[in-house]
Amino acid sequence: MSALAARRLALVFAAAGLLLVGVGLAAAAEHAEPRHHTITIEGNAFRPDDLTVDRGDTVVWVNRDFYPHTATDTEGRFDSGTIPANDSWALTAEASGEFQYFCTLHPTMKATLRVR
Ligand SMILES: [Cu+2]
Repeated sequence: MSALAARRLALVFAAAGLLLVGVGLAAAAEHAEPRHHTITIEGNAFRPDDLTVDRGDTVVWVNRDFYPHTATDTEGRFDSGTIPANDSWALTAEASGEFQYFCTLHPTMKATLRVR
């Protein structure tokens, strides 16, 4: 490789590096630090029963009852499946929207998750 070609290649790599840094900064500005939120399932209820999170945040459902529950979106966009007693299930909020969810084992258990 000639010296000129090597210099051009170095410039290309430098430009790509700057681009990556730029993309990284943009992503950081949009969402500095994803947070974790806990929803406790206890006494056949989701607490809180209305929670707002940001995209990228993680939501953890913790089952404090002595029997299983589920956290199932009414439109099928997420479904924990069975969460055994004293177990938990985590979801990373990837899409914005309002999610009405319930427990398929106890359909009167209803709650809302809002992702902004
Ligand atoms: Cu249940």
